[in-house]
Amino acid sequence: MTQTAGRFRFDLTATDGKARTGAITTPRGTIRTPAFMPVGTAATVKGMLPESVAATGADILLGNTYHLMLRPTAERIDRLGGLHRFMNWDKPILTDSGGFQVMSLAALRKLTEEGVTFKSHIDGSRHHLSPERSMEIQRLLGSDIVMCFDECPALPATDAEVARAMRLSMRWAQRSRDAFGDRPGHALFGIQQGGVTQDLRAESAEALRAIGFDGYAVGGLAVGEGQEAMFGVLDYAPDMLPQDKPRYLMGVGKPDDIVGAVKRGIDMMDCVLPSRSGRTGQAFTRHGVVNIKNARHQDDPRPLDEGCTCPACRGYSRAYLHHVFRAGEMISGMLLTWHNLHYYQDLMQGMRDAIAAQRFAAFEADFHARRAEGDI
Ligand code: PRF
Ligand code: ZN
Repeated sequence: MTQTAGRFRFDLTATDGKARTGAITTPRGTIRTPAFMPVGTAATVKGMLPESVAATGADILLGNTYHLMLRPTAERIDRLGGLHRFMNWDKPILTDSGGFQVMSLAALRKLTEEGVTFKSHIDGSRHHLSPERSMEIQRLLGSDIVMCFDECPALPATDAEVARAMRLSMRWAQRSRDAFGDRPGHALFGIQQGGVTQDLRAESAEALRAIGFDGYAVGGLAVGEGQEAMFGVLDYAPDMLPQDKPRYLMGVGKPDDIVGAVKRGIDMMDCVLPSRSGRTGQAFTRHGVVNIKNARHQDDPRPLDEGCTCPACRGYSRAYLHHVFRAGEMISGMLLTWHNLHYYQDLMQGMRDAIAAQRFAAFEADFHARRAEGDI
């Protein structure tokens, strides 16, 4: 073992404008940035074997405290050797802290300074989450990148409401830091809140920097404000966070959101879109979205995307993909999810290469031009 083995670190290798490329090193492997993290909420990326997820080019997955604490429980996963062993994924895992999912999924939520009490969306049972309990659950899961426990208000909200939630989240960030302790090889990320209000974003960034984290997330976006307002915040928010630490935009997004976020200095993202859309018959391609359920595909011998090297495009026609979708066959969601995850990872690789070669602006222009061609 060398002296740096077992350490968590972030190295930038190139920048182009505000866009950055580099790598996060963890004991479980390297995460190339900008990185897209597929979502494995219930200890599975729905419809994909872990080795298939890795084959699309994913270096890291996202898991959820909220879902796993309810079922099968963090204590059971711990007894079974941790989340990596449980789901047969040995690369890094980032876990979200639970508060965001409580607010969007659970019933009868009661929020106090201490934490949040809620009823499970699965069976109505009562549960509690706090910064301390969230850190304990994420430790039991064996998460490599642990997220602070925060509160993310839905937008639109009043400035007073956004400020209250942000300040509570900053007190919870300090409690998360204290409860996390010193865990070599594991990282704790802070989460900036503050809605679409620049002063609140600045106050939040200052509070997080004073505490000190291994990485910093931009939270509280993609919650109903629209792309223009989100980009408006991303024009200044990443600059408020340390240059030498990874910046993670939570829960984003569509391909054009991702390109716009990377352009503004974001290093990591996650979204259910490629996997969820795969199951509902939507495929992302270089030329835009293909709705495979559309009757226009029923006699089409072409692949989804001529330029794609994924198994769905190498082995199957649009006519076949249309047929298995209409017939409700399981392979439909499997193939479309594989294609979509491959598309997202290709997009990230394209951006990493473009930033390294100082041609991000040309990459972005080409990305938008191809999607405008239409007729797919
Ligand atoms: N906080 C946490 N998880 C999140 C968000 C947040 O603000 C978002 C916002 N897009 C998605 N997931 N903890
Ligand atoms: Zn494909």
